[in-house]
Amino acid sequence: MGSVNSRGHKADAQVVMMGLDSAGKTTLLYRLKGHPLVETLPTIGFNVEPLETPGHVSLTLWDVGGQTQLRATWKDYLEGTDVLVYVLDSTDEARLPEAAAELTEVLNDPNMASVPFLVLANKQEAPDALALPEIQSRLGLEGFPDRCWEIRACSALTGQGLPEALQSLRSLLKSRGHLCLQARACRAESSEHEKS
Ligand code: G3D
Repeated sequence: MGSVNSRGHKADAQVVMMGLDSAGKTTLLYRLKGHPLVETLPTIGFNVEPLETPGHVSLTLWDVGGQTQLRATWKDYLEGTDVLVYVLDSTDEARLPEAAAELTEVLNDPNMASVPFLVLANKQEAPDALALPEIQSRLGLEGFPDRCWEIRACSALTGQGLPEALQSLRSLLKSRGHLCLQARACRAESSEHEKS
């Protein structure tokens, strides 16, 4: 992946956003960029977008799962990833095992060794959304003890949880490149945020 984003800025960081189709990645992207909500179309392949946070962040969106022919392509783009953002549809209990398996597959890619990751449990405003602790345990996140990761509840529809998600993204970007000895500290900090 090149390090110049679509506005010609030199990107300081490469963030890859992945998740099953319909998890809400495109809606989240528009929200994070402060755009009005638009009707989204299925993402074929990937989008690259600059994200206006302090520093220039290049954000690449990928759908994972059910697209075996595309998977060979997206793997080529994982090199140089600073942080992975993995988006989940918290209301889609039926596809949670598939989402968990895809996350594990992505994290096991050699290009993703020691890359910090942020899980966004999206659609939390929906009455049938699974609670965060349940999602965390079903994803098997405790199986990545030597990585820096955080999990946040959010809603791309209402904007709930997005400032906290950006805060997590910034702290994970700071941790990149370290052999994440502070992984536990990250999670402790994250659970403190949840309590406050
Ligand atoms: P994708 O880019 O991951 O494929 P999209 O997902 O952003 O295209 O979103 C898929 C559907 O989920 C869209 O609905 C979108 O409006 C909805 N969605 C996204 N975020 C949220 C959220 O936080 N809460 C709820 N309730 N819905 C959300 P449609 O109906 O257009 O398919």
